[in-house]
Amino acid sequence: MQLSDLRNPVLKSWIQEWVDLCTPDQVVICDGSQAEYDHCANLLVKGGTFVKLDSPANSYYCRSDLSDVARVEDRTFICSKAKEDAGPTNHWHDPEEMRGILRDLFRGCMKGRTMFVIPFSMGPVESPIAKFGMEITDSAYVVVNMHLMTRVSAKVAAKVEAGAEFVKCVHSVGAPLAENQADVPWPCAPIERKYITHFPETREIISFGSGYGGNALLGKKCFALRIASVQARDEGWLAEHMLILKLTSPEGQVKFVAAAFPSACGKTNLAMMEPSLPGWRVETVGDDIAWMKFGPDGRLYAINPEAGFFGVAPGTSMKSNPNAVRTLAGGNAVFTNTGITLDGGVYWEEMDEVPESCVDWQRRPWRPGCGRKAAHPNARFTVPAAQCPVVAAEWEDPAGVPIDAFLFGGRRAGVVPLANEALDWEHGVFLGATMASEMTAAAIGGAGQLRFDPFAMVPFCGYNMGDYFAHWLRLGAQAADPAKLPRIFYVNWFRKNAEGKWLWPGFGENCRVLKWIFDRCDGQGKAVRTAIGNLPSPDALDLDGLKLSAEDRETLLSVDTKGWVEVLPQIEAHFAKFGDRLPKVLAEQLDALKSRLQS
Ligand code: GTP
Ligand code: SPV
Ligand code: MN
Repeated sequence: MQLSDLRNPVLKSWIQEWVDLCTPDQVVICDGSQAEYDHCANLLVKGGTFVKLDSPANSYYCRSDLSDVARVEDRTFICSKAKEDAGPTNHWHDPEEMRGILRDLFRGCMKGRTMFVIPFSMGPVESPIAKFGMEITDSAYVVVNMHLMTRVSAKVAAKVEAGAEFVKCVHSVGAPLAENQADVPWPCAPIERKYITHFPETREIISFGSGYGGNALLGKKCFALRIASVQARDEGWLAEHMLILKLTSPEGQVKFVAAAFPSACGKTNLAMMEPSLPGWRVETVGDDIAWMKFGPDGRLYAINPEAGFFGVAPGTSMKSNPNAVRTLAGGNAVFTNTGITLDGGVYWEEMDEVPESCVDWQRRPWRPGCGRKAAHPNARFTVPAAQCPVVAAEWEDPAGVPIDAFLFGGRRAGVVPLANEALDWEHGVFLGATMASEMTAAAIGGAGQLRFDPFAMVPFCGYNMGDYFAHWLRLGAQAADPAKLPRIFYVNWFRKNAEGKWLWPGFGENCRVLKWIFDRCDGQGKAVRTAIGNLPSPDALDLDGLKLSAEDRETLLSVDTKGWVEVLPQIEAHFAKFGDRLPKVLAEQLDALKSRLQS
């Protein structure tokens, strides 16, 4: 389809405006076909961006520019009219001023390049929870990855043509080509010219200068979280940074669990884990984002708005995440910033088979023990979710799946116990609002530092986070039947001992905690009420067959009162940032925690 074939004046004039500003050599309206995917992949191979791999089948290897390796939170802006509506956790910029900056940056920015217009759906096209987007981009890499991560289709274009609402997404790598100028494998702009901007009031995203992940695949964090969180606030639903899993007990009972952990803190791993406990089964609905609405029966239903996984490669092995390895063995994947082996395969740290040598993500020769990593710590694979051997039968159900439990968590070397159940919804929101985690390589800057990351949404909430807390509280308060609300838990797989070793084996062993959560949702499973919440009673966790010293078990399952008392002033300072936008209920929760810790 061509621009001249479009009939919808809103759509047509929006695209035409950007064509006039960006002056691409040509415009292609995408249709989501295999031929289009292959064509773009071939273009990328010819241009030196992709290398076709020998294994897995139908897969490509890609290296980004050394400077363009992760989300750039410092260059990410929420351009609401009022600064207070972006809130203390976002970088705000005046929308009109930002449009001016962007107009200058985008002028002529697609010279020498093709403009692709990608019609995509977040969620199954027919789902009442799904939403549509159109992404304009000058990157064939983005087209290929959007094919894997979203539902790109002519059907969506037809619906938008017929007047369906859509989110306007515009992306450029920000590297125009002069006449006869040769392209580079990974065009992008320097950090100070990168702008990942969101206009929540008009539901628009404009991204300039980066080709990597969440900066460029605009359906993911920019739309499905930053813009969707605003839509969810306005329309009374939830757009969350959560995996969704289906948990089946040996008796065949099913519960659905959604879990919010910050970036690179274990969502993909938990979503497709292979339980170590006999008879238990985990199946995947989603590994990163959940959109949830209340159904007519008063339960909260979740869909995974994505169609693929954009997963952290390093650490993925048969030991840690066998189902991810099996998903990738199915082929049709893109690997970005891993190492590449001499026989046309990929390599990353902790992979099952270590090659004698490879070429690392920076094009340098690599050997085991050479002292450098073969893969960038934020190296990622892109692969269709449908290939996952444990994808749940319901994963594309347009109605979504009913959520029984929410898990919050993050990386905490100290203080935070293995598992904790909220006393009620309000206490659960308090647990979400006080989440903190040691930062990872998923964003540029700050790795290892502890930061508050409420609901794992700090980088992704498109509005004032104080209002976001209020939204969560409101949904709980307005629930037709509070007994049908998901139960809320806090987990921590990342506790360390004095030598810096993990106290908890994690991965498939996390099912022991899931089992306790399953039982608690059924009104069973034993717990002790403590100052911070309901912790598993000493004998409530099934630790059968696990080597865990009594001392470690005690550390994992008890309340470090001194540690919690020391955390209180930090929570106070964290809450103070929200000023009068902090819901009173949360200040009261903090006071209640204080007095419980002191009694
Ligand atoms: P994003 O895609 O950035 O949102 O990350 P994610 O939350 O999906 O994290 P992922 O599952 O990819 O895990 C990130 C890193 O944490 C990987 O290196 C994993 O090996 C490691 N990890 C995941 N689960 C566990 C666990 O239970 N214990 C330990 N020690 N490490 C884990
Ligand atoms: C994350 O950082 O949480 C991711 C990767 O899932 S990205 O798509 O780059 O945001
Ligand atoms: Mn994520």
